[in-house]
Amino acid sequence: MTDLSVLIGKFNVKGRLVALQPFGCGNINDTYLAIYRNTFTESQLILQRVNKNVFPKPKAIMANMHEITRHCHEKLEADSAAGRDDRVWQMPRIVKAKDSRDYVVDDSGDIWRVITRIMSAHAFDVAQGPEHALECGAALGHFHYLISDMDPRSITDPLPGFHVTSAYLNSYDETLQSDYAKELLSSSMEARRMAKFIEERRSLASCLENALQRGELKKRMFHGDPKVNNIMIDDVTGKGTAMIDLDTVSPGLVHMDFGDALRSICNPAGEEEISLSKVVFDEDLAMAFCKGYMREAGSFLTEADREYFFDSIRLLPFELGLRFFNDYLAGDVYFKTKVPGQNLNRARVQFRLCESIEARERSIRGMLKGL
Ligand code: GN1
Ligand code: MG
Repeated sequence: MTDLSVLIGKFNVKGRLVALQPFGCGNINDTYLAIYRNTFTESQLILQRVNKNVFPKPKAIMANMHEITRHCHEKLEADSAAGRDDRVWQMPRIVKAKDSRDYVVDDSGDIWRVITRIMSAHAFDVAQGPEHALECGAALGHFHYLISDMDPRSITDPLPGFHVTSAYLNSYDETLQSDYAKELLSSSMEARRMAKFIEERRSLASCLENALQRGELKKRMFHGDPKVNNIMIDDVTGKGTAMIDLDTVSPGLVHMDFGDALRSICNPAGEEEISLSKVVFDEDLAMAFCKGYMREAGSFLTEADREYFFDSIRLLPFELGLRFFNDYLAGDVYFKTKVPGQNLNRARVQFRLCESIEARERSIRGMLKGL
C-alpha cells in the first residue's frame, strides 16, 4: 500500500499537509484532496492515480494534459487581457514534482499527479435546475471553443476505441462468448432484458460513425467525459467556470460530448438510481443546456452538425449502457463498483433513459430545430 503522504511529499508544494482524504466519485481514477497550510494561507490540491488498467499509456495522458493546459491557459489569459469574457473561466494547473516532471511513479509503476483544485466552485452529481443546466451548456461550449484550435497531432490517442460505439458492440459480442457471461445471462432475467434491448438497437450504433465516413461530420477536439460532475460552477456567481477531468480530451466528434452531457444533465435521478420509474429525460433541462451551449459554440457549428444532434442524444445513453452491461458480463473489470450487480443496474438506468428519449423524439427534435 502506497503511503500517500510520502508520495505527495515528492511534489513541489509549500506549507504543511493538514488533510489528505478520498475525494469525488469518479469511476476510473483514484482521487484525493490534499490541504496544505502555512501561517498566512491555505492551498487545496487534487492528488490522483491514473488508472493504468483503463489508460494503456499513462505517461501519454500526462503529456496530453501538459499540452492541453498550456494551450488553454494561454488562450484564457489572452481573452481575459482583451476583456473578451463576462466571467473568469478557469482550468486546473499541473503541480510539478520536485524533479520537475509532471508526475511521480510509485513502486508498483503507477503514475500519480497533482493538480490545483478550482477554488470557490463545485460540481454537482445531478442537475440542480434549468439555471444550472444552462451554465453547464455554457461551460461545455466555451471549453469546445478553447480547444477548437489545438493541433490534434499534439495529442496521443488516450484510449483507443473510446466513444466508437461499434467497437463497444464488437467487444460485447466477444464477451457474450464467455462461460461467465453465459452463466449470468441464464440466471438473470434482467440481464436477458438488457441483452434484448441491445439487439433491438444494433443499427443505431454506427449512425455518427457513418456520417463521419460520408464526410457529413468532421472530427474536432472534444472533452470525452463532460458529465455533470465534471463541470465546475462558481459558488459566488452560480456561473459555469471550468471543465475538469481532462484525460480524454482528444480529436473526436463534439456530438459525443453534446450527447454525453445531456445524458447526464437531463437525468436528475442520477446514474445509480434503483427505481427505473424515476429515470426520465427532462426536456426543460435539455432546452436550458442547449441554450447555454449554443451561446458559446453556436458560431462554429454547421447545419450538418445540428442535423445529428438528436442522434447523439439517443446514442450516448445507449453506448454507456452497453459499456456498463459489457463490464457486468465481463466481471466488472473496467468501471469501479462497490456492490455486486452495480454495473447491471447502471446499464438499466442508461437504457431506461434511452427509451425515455425515444418516446420524446418528436418534441426533442422540435426543440433542437428552434435553437
Ligand atoms: C467514466 O472518470 P469518470 O468516472 O468521470 C468514464 C466515462 C463515463 C462515466 C460514467 C475514461 O468517467 O466515459 O461516461 O464513467 N470514463 C472513461 O459515469 O471511461
Ligand atoms: Mg473521467
